[in-house]
Amino acid sequence: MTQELIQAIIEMREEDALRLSREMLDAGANPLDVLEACRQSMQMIGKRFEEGDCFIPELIMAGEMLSQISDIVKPRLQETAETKKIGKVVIGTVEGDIHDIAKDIVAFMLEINGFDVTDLGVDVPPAKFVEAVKTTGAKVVGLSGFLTLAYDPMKATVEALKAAGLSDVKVMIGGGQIDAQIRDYTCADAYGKDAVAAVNYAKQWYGA
Ligand code: B12
Repeated sequence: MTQELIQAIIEMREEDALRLSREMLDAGANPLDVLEACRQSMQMIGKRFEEGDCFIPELIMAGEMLSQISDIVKPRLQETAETKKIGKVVIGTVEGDIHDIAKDIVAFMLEINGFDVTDLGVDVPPAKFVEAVKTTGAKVVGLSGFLTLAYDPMKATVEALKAAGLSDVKVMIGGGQIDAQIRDYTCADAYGKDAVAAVNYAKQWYGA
C-alpha cells in the first residue's frame, strides 16, 4: 500500500492519497511510515520540479496534500504521546524561507515527546529567535530551511544567539538541502535528517 500511496501523491490524485493514508493507518501501519512515504513522494516531486517536469502549482498542490495527510497522521501519533514535560524548544523556519510542512512535523513530534514548543512560524529573522529564547528560557533551538538561501540566515541566527550571550543554547538544523556540511558552515550544534533525530537531540541535550 506504501507504493500505491507514493504513486497517488506523485500523480496528484488527492482523494486517493488521503484514502490510502487512512487505510494504511486503519490497517495498523506505523504513522511514521506514512510520513516516510510522503517524504519519498516529495523528494520525487522536487526532482521533477528541478528537471522542469512540473511547476509551482504542482508544488503547491503537493504541499497541500501533505498538510492534509499530516492532519490525518497527527492524532494517531498523539495516541503514544509522552505526558511528562522534559524542557522547552524554540523552532522556526529561517528568514527568507516559507517552507513549513516539515517544520510543523518536527514541532509536533517534539510536543508529543514531552517538549514545550514555541513555534515562531516561517521567515523568522535571527533577532526573533534571540528574543524567544530570552523570554521562554529554552535551552534548545531548531532551525528549519529548505532553500540554499537558508544557509546564511541559519549561520546568522547561530551568531546572533552567541552575540546575545546565549552560547549555552544548543542549535539543531534541518530541512531539504541541509546536511552535515551545512552544520559545519553555520556552526550549529547538530544537523538532524528528520523529526525523530530532532527529538533525539533535544532529549540528549536535556539529559532525558
Ligand atoms: C512543497 C514544496 C514547496 C511548497 C511549500 C509548502 C509549505 N507550506 O511548506 C511551496 C509551493 C510553497 C514551495 C515554494 C518554493 N519552493 Co519549494 N519545495 C517543496 C518540496 C516539493 C517539498 C518540501 C517538503 O515539504 N517536503 C516534505 C518534508 C516533510 O520532507 P522532509 O524534508 O523529509 O522533512 C523532514 C526533514 O526536512 C527534517 N527537518 C525539517 N526541518 C527541520 C528542522 C530541524 C531542527 C531538524 C532537526 C530536522 C528538520 O524533519 C522533517 C520531518 O521528518 C521541495 C522538494 C524537496 N525534495 O524538498 C521543494 C523545494 C524545497 N522548493 C524549492 C524552491 C526553489 C521553491 C521556491 C523558491 C519556488 C519559486 N520559484 O517560487 C519557493 C520558495 C519560496 C520561499 N521563499 O521559501 C527547491 C529549493 C532549491 C534550492 N536549492 O534552494 C526545492 C528543493 C525543489 C527543487 N528540487 O528545486 N515549495
